[in-house]
Amino acid sequence: MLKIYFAGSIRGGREQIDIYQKMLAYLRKYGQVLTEHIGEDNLTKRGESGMDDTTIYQRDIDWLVSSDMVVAEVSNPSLGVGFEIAKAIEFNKQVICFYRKQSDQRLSAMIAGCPDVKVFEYDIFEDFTGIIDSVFKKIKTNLK
Ligand code: 6K6
Repeated sequence: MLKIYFAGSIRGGREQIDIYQKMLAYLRKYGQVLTEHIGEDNLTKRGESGMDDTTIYQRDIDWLVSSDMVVAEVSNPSLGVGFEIAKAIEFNKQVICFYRKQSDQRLSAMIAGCPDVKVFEYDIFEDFTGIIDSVFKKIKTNLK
């Protein structure tokens, strides 16, 4: 089973949590999602998680190393998500990013201009599912 690392903003702001939850649910169709907590309602921007930052960092890096690919929702600027994308590239993982068109922020040039990540703009959730279906169809074909 493919291991998918889903990245989404936590301390960068939780405004997009509804879409993270829908994306996480959809990705389960294609593999094991290692980072289910991104969709947890009680994981707020400031709230305590019960884990110290060093432990969170090490656990997330271990998951990233063990993952087969990274799917990042990048509409909400987040230092952590940017850092994970850069690390994933260093670890030679396939990275695909989703940026919501109606987002009033412009995507960082360090992601938008990076040749090692694929950025998809989307408008509605169904755009995401269509793109994910075609990405996984390609992966399946390459594995055959
Ligand atoms: C609770 C309250 C605030 O923070 C927490 C617990 N923190 C985290 N738990 C799990 N993963 C985290 C946490 N903080 C950052 N990450 C990782 O970085 C996730 O995998 C996200 O993709 C990304 C979010 O980074 P920020 O900078 O938006 O927090």
